[in-house]
Amino acid sequence: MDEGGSPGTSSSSDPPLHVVATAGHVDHGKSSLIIRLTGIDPDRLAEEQRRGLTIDLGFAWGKLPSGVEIGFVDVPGHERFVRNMLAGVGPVRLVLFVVAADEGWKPQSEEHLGIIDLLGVHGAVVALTKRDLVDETRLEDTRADVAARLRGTALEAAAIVACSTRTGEGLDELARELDAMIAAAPATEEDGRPRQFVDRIFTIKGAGTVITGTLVGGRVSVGDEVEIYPKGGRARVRGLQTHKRAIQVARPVSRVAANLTGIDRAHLERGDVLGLPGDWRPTRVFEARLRPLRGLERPLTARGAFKLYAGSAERDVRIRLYGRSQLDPEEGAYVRIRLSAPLVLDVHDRFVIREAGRRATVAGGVVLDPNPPTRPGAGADARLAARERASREELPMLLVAERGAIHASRVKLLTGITPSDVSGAARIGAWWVTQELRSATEAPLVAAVSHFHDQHPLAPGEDVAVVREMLAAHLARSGTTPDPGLVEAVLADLERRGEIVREGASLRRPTHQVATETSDDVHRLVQTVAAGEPTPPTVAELLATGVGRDTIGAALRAELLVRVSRELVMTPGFVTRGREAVEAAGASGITVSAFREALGTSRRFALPLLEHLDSRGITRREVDVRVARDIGAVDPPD
Ligand SMILES: Nc1nc2c(ncn2[C@@H]2O[C@H](COP(=O)(O)OP(=O)(O)OP(=O)(O)O)[C@@H](O)[C@H]2O)c(=O)[nH]1
Ligand SMILES: [Mg+2]
Repeated sequence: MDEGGSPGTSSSSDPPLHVVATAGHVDHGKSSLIIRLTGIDPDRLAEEQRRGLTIDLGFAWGKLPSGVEIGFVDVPGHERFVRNMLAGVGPVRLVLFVVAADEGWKPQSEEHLGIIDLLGVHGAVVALTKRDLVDETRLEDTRADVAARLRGTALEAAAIVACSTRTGEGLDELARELDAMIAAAPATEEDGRPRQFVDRIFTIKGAGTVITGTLVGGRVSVGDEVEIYPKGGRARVRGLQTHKRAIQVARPVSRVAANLTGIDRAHLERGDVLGLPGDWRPTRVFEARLRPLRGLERPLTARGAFKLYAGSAERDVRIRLYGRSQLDPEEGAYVRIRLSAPLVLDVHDRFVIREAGRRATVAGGVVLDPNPPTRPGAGADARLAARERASREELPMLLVAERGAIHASRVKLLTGITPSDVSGAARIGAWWVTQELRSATEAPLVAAVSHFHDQHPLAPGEDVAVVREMLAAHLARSGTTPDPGLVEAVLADLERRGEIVREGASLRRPTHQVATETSDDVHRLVQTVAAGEPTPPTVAELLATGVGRDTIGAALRAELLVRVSRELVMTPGFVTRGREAVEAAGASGITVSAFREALGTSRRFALPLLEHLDSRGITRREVDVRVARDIGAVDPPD
């Protein structure tokens, strides 16, 4: 990569760039055509030059008559290198399909067409090459045959141009048709999440690691921190080039060479994705619509070893068909695909499946859910059908509906967009929650707190922990993961809206008030304790005689009793007698036994009461006596 060039200026007013991939049978003239169109030989390996054969992906670039700049990914036609071909066309949706006029339709014409048909295209042009080797009749025969074979495929509408790299015939027309193809293609998505599908990695002395690949989805700038998925290493973009020109901002869809610092070449491989940190969550399992390759001879079942190709990556996969044992030739099927290693996948990404044993392309499809539920569930068909029909803007709505509730940050991760509003859902704190789930959980929760008040009129409210548990159970029952953060958000929201009030560890309805004054139970309890003093019944003893915990709590809150220790409650009057006994002893203090005698009680009551007085700062301990604080701390005279 040339680091010496002047920093390029790239702004949004620059015309967009495009990437076109070649396809077609071996030796049909793909690379020769690229040379004639761009002046650049895409076969860069010595072995390729020697054998006159493309082995790995080649790259070239040039300007069309309109001034539009395109990068070419030139793929090998030989059947042994189909996996390289797949890495090249995986991220590209514009195709230059090549058939030699003299040889006509060949096995890899068919396989490449099948692959492109499965991946889908935004535009295509067909070149009938080697025009110079055939007469008019043969040319027209081939043209008719090719047109017939394209019928019913993604290339059906493609222009077919006869040309020759020997004589130059038809090359101008071919360039014009490429221009027309680009003009008719849908606008490039530029404000999504950028993904550079890595296809080549090398090191340059002084510059460090360089990766090249096709950039889609969004922009990458010099200075950006980036993440290499799926492994997750971070790096910084030191320099960017497109078509050997230094640029500040790389825009989709274009061929980009990124010079990275902070990452080792050994950490990178073809198939990786360069993206912005945190933008993606690589997945090991996804759901998709799978279609068989057109003209597949035997029906496809889930048995066998398969390889998946998506972007520039390859993975071993296992396939599970939903609701059927083999793929329907027309409709295909919804499937669950398990990957040998994680992969960055977006909703609506296309992929290709090959049978590992037979080395044949057999199927392909569209990713519908890159993060599916653990089990497909009874509603899988409806869920996936909705996703299949959805635009990107509709995905957040589907996601929230599927899960009941989801953290807003996950919506970006799983759909690529951050909606300000989700139809059918409410925002509760950092969560999106369906209106349905919201009412199904809130109303019973509020009712449960009210019910608690009815049952326990003397208690301040239900324990927060109990309410949390109840809410979590509600969520789980309705199929929503009871995330603690979600539970907290729902409670906070109810509190904010005045439906419940949180006091310490309990929750109450705002209208609830503990009815102490009117409670006969409380008065009876206080009388029992007072009657027992100076040796009052312990809490355990009170409970054993049928006094409710609520009643004790209410008496304590009303300050009709004082909690002296975990096991003891006393009347405020008795506690005051204790304080007075210490004060009466003056500055010399009082021993535990003297204190016990003064109150006419036993150590069992005297000691906790003294400790209680200490803890309140009323008395303090000095060796073996207690001293009243305000006696020991007499101000010195002026
Ligand atoms: N006569 C004639 N020969 C051509 C033409 N285009 C290509 N060839 C020859 O066909 C042979 C194969 O051309 P390539 O461009 O390497 O074919 P390819 O499709 O890139 O082959 P792979 O990359 O290996 O799949 C070469 O010997 C070319 O010189 C043409 O228009 N006329
Ligand atoms: Mg070639």
